[in-house]
Amino acid sequence: MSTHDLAVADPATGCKSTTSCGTSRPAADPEIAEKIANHPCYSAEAHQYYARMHVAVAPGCNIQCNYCNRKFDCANESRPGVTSALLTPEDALAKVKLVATEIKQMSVLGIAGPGDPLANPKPTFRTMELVARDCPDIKLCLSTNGLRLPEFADRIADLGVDHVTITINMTDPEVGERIYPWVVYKGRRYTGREASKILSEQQLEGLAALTERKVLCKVNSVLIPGINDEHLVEVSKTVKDLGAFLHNVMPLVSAPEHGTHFGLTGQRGPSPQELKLLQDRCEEHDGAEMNMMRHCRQCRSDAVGLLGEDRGDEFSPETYQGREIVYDLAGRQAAHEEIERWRSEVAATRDTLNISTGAPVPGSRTLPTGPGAGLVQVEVAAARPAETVLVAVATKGSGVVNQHFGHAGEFWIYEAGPGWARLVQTRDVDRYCTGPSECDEEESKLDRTLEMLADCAAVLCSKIGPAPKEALAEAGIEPVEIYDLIDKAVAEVGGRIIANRAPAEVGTP
Ligand code: CLF
Ligand code: SF4
Repeated sequence: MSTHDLAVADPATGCKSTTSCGTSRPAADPEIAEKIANHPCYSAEAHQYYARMHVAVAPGCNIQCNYCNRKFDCANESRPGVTSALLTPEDALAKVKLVATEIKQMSVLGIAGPGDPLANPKPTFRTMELVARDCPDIKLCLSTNGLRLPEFADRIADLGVDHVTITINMTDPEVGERIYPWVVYKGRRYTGREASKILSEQQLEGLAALTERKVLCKVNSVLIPGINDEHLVEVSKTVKDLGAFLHNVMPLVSAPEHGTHFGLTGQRGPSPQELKLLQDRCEEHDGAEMNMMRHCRQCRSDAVGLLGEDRGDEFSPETYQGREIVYDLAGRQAAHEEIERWRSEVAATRDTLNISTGAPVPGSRTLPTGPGAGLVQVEVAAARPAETVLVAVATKGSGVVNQHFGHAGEFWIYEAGPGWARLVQTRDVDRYCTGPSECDEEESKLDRTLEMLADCAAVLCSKIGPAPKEALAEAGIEPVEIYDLIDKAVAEVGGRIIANRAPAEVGTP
C-alpha cells in the first residue's frame, strides 16, 4: 500500500531532548525490542495500531492514596470517578477470548484493579494462568502499588508476565506522608512517615527484583503540584538506576465530586504545560535522562480497545458469560501481519522523506539495563532541529491524520519541524476540565479546546467546520485540513511554519 492510497488505508480499523523518545526507542536488545513491539503502552508507535484490554478482577487494596476514593477504580492508572464491575477469573477468560476475536489488534491483557492486583493475588494470578493457557499470543501485564511486589516477583516471572507497572510517587517518606495516610503490611496498619518508608522500600526492592528477572518495568507517578513535583526528577533517576525501562508521569485529576482527600481539600492537578515541563526535565541530560511515556490515557480497570477509545460497552456480561468461545489464533496472526505490513510501509515513507520521530538511528551509546544486566548497545536518535513548534493532530490511529476536528475527543501533540515529528503528549477535553457544569455547552467546549491547544501553532485534522476554523485562526492557531500520514504531515506543516516565521518568533516550545 502506498501513501497515496490513504483514503482506504486503515488496516487496524516540545520536548527539549536531542536523544530519543523513550517509548519509541527500538531497543537494540532484541529481547526488549520484541517485548515492546506491540505493547501500546510501552511503545508510542505501537499504540497507533495495537489495543489493550483490562479485566477488573482485583477489588481490594492494602494502602490508601490521598487521590483515591474506594468507591471507584484504583486511581494509580484510572481517572478518578469511574467504576468497573468485578469479574471472576473464569468470566475474565471468557471476556478476553471474545475481545481477542472481535478486536484482533488487541495484543495485551492488563490487570490494573479496581483495587491493587497484588492485594488480591488469587484472582489475579488465576486469571493470568487461564489466559496464558488459552491465549498464547497475548502479552500479560500488571499494574501495582508495589507493596507486595518482592513477595511475588518470582511468581510473576514464572507466569511469563513480561510487563509490570509500579506506581511510585516518592522515594522520600517526608513527601510520602502527604500522599499516603496509611498502609497495611503483613497484617499491621502503619501511618505517617513509617507507612511511606515501608511502601517505598517495598516498591524499590520489588522493582530491582523484577528487572533482575528480566521483566520489563514501567513506573507510573502521579504529578501532584506542590507535593511531589520537585521530587519526581529524583524518583526518575532512582528508578532508572534500578533498571526501570520507562517512566510515566501522569497528571493528578482532582475534583470535589470524586470525594478524595485531595479533591475535598482543593489540591489542584497540573496543567498540560506543567506536566510536559516535568516530563521534559526527567528526560533531559541534566535531569534523569529517563525514557518517558507521553501517551498514557489513564484507563479504566475494565478498558477495552486502542488507548484513548473505550469499547467496553460492546462486551457486556451477556455477550460472553456461559458461552463457548473459540479462540481465533490464526485470524489474529493474519491481522497482526497486516498491521506489521502497513507499519513497515509507514516507516519506509519516513525513511524516504528523511523524517525522524525522535526514535534512534544506529549509533554507539551504551545504557545500563538493570542491576546485573550489564550494558547494552542502544541506538542514538537523530538530532532534533534547532527550531520546532507544537502542532495538534486529530486521529483515530493507524498513523494517519484521519479525524474530523469536531469528533476528536483528544488531540495528539507533536513537536514539529523540518524532518521532525515527535509525539510529546496527548490531551483530551475532559481530563483537564475543572467544571463539569460548563462542559456541556458547545461554546464552552470550543473555548476549552482552544485553551488546551493555546501553545500549538497548528491543528491538523481531516475536516473542520467554519466556526471552529475561524475561532482557531483568531486564536493564532492555524487550522490545517489534511488526510495523510501523521509523521509526514506534521514535519511538513512544522517545517513550513518555521520557514515562514521571523527568527525571533520561533522558540523552543
Ligand atoms: Fe494496562 Fe497499564 Fe499494562 Fe498498559 S494501561 S496495565 S501498562 S496494558 Fe497504559 Fe492505560 Fe496509561 Fe496504564 S495507557 S493507564 S500506562
Ligand atoms: Fe486507591 Fe489504587 Fe491507591 Fe489502592 S493503590 S488506594 S486502589 S489509588
